Amino acid sequence: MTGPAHLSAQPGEIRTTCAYCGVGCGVLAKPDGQGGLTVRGDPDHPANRGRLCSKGTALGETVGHEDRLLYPVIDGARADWDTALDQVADRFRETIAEHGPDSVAFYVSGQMTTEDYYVANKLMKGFFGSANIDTNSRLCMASTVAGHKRAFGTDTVPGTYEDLELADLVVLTGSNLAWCHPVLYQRIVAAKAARPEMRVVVIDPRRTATCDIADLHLAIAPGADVALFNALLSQIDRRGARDPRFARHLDGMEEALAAAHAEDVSRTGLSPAQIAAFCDMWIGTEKVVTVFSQGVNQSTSGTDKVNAILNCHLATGRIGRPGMGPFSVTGQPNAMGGREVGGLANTLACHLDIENAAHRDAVQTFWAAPAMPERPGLKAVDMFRAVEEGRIKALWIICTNPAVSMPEADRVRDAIAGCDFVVVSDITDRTDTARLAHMLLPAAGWGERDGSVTNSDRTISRQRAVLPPPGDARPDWAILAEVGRRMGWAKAFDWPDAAAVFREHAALSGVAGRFGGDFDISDHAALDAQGYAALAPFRWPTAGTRQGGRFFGDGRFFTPSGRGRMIPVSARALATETCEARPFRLNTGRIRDQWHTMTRTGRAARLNRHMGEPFVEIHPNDAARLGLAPAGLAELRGATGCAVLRVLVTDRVREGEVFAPIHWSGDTAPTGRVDALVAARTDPFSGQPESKAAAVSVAPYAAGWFGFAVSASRPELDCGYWARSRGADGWQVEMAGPDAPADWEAEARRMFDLPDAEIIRVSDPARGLERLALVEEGRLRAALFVSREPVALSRAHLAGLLGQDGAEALAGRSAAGRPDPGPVLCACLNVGVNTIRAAIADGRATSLDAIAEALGAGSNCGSCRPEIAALLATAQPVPRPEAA
Ligand SMILES: Nc1nc2c(c(=O)[nH]1)N[C@H]1C(S)=C(S)[C@@H](COP(=O)(O)OP(=O)(O)OC[C@H]3O[C@@H](n4cnc5c(=O)[nH]c(N)nc54)[C@H](O)[C@@H]3O)O[C@H]1N2
Ligand SMILES: Nc1nc2c(c(=O)[nH]1)N[C@H]1C(S)=C(S)[C@@H](COP(=O)(O)OP(=O)(O)OC[C@H]3O[C@@H](n4cnc5c(=O)[nH]c(N)nc54)[C@H](O)[C@@H]3O)O[C@H]1N2
Ligand code: SF4
Ligand SMILES: [Mo]
Repeated sequence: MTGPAHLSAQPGEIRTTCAYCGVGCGVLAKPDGQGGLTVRGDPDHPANRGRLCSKGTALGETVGHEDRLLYPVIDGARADWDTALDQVADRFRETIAEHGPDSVAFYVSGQMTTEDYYVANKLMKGFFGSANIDTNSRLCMASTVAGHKRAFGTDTVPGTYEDLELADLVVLTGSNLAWCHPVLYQRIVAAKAARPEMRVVVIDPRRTATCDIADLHLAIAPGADVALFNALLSQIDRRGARDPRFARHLDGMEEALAAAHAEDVSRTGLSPAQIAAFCDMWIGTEKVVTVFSQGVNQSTSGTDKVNAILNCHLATGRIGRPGMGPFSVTGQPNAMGGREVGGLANTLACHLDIENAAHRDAVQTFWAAPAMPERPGLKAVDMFRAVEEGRIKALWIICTNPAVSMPEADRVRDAIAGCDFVVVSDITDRTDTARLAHMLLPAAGWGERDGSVTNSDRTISRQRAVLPPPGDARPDWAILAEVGRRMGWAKAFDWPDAAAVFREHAALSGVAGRFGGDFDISDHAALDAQGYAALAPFRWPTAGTRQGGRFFGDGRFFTPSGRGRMIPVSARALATETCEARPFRLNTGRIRDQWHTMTRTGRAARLNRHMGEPFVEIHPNDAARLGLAPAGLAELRGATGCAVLRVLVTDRVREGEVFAPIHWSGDTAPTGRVDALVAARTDPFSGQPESKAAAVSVAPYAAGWFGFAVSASRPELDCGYWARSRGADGWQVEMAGPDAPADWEAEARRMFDLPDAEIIRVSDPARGLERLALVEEGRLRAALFVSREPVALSRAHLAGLLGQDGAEALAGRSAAGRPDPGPVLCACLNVGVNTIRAAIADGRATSLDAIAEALGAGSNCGSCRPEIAALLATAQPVPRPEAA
């Protein structure tokens, strides 16, 4: 498809790509005339064919200007671009002159566009002459990058999304696909429905929503994937399932087999029968895809886990053919593009190697760069250690929030606070990292800037500007380029638009292609502005026999010998030992409706309804032993920090293991920052931290009071525990603290900033009950409910009272007398769990389709269908720490 005609599917609709996960769904977006967007799935995009998940569906509700950073800020004061950019250029120039190039660093993100990433990488590696640019992909995909390079010679994802549908067996290990890659999950669900003989295995210590479609769930011991895949490789050999024809294309088979045969399989924590069942399925099914994500990568044996998986596919020759292969599903929208531009501290550009002199020379010549680093730079954990030690004196953080997302987050926060000069580019100043910056630069966000992103199956798609950037905000690439020009490199950073950056990147990939690498899109190097505007999604490689398709089925690899490498690996213990002081294994991850630190998804009221608070999942036996009540609060302590989280008692986690999601921050729940608990232990090959296996203690949080509040404007909290979220017409807060304030009325006036409101109060001091309604002009502006136990009132009902007649709020009976829809399961159509339960209970709905028909729930994006199915199948408790 060419020409602008295809840009608009319908009048006013612009084709773009979702802001969130690595599925990379196509979106048709249209300004709604009120600052928002209407969005729908792009029926022509190969990743999603019209589908979107709950987060994609709510994109239009997250683009408003509230809380946006609108102009540059220097030391807390508004500044103009000229002053700010000159200062950035001066500080980096002076620091490099005085302390050398390795005294500065960039910490960037897989949510930047390829164009942003390209400019950042060129500026640091080619012109500052340092490789101190690393990215949050270090916390995300680094182990896969290292594992791919060891086995294939390059960081190449062999397969395509179609393989997930063509497979007869899909193994998901360390992946909660139902919540984290919902559209891919829906594609598998649809394929399984069409071909019921297709089977799914989930390998995960927790029973996740993804297990809903699993024929087999293996609740593996944390960290033990190497042992399991070694057990499989050993069986592949013993049962004669190796592919002798493909073996000609491989090195290292014997060593890898020897290591596999020697493996201690008991480390998996699985029974011999479970392992045998898994091996039977895997070995007995030629078309098998093994999908892996953070349960594999975020580990001190992450790289070995990746190679343990690749070994099995290589030994059987099940790679790069339809319906088979190992498949790393990437997290961020441009995790893959970042790898293509070489945005990691140990990569160069276009999958070239920083330590290879010929590669370095070629890139240096192409860039006409004054200096090139010969060694890798600091990887994320080491980078922030260097910041802590004062070795990094100027730091620019772009599009990521390390004060929340890095392990040992409190320590990282303090390190950033102590750095001589910190620049943060973000779309909002309400992040824990932005609070620490000397200079804030306003970035144009998703929907406001042009660029391209690469999804998990190598498909490059355009993100397009649909709305004008607010205030003075500019695209990240343009900010970086301006700094490059002001530092004296006018020609090297002189691009009129994102299209010109893309052309240069594509041309460089042609230089890289001459070295025989995998990534070469140089046929796009002559794309003009119009061609870029109209660029339709395309998958690389774009030429040759593999065009648009798969890698390695033909036995050609990118190693010096041209053969694939099997790597001998052996399971190792987790880096952080549990001990008497910290006896629980803390696993961390994501929830369905929030994206990372919630700076965008947290703005959409409907995405806050599914799970509105930081929580910890704990097994019923552990909860009983520790005296933890459901919906109470627990205090978790790790070696480097602590957290207070709502208790969710569930047998989805095993005894001795707890799980907490990563999304809360200083702005939404300051004691909910779980990375404060995680030790910064890293994989020896990839430098990726072990974010999934911390050691913690768990104890009841001694709350003297619990509170719940609704407020029309954002409340400012100051108590032991609080979690604040946006509702449809205002804000909701969960609160608790050891000692109740002496004067609740004064506290409420301060909290809600309503000094002159009329207060209607009902209190029962003997029972610790307080109800306060703050009313202005007869209308309810805020209400606060306090009790000694977790507040048991319908949140949805109370939130609905804002703006209504003030007095009604205090009548407990009105809250009790109405059906409470409960936490929202279907975010798209706003259907609560109680509503669904009622329909099941009264026999109106007996199947997923009947529920979709009767209530609409599950009929749009389908992300909630596993949870509805669970309600149908069992009387399981609701997946939310709901105090009501
Ligand atoms: N809703 C939502 N979707 C997202 C994101 C988001 O923030 N929210 N973020 C995106 C990003 S950047 C990423 S990287 C992806 C992550 O996507 P996933 O990797 O699927 O998500 P996680 O929840 O981090 O972890 C996956 C699972 O690994 C399991 N696990 C923990 N330890 C082990 C282990 O030792 N072995 C095995 N086999 N499993 C283990 C956990 O229990 C968890 O269920 O999601 C992307 N999609
Ligand atoms: N314990 C634990 N820790 C983890 C993980 C885990 O599973 N467990 N997962 C890790 C993984 S896989 C990841 S990917 C990271 C994610 O962690 P982060 O990258 O720190 O999280 P985000 O909230 O996505 O941060 C993105 C920031 O960029 C801003 N932003 C959005 N759009 C733009 C833009 O266009 N330009 C600019 N300049 N800024 C923008 C947002 O407002 C936000 O502040 O967390 C990691 N940390
Ligand atoms: S699956 Fe959801 S979050 Fe991921 S790209 Fe598609 S719509 Fe966006
Ligand atoms: Mo990620």
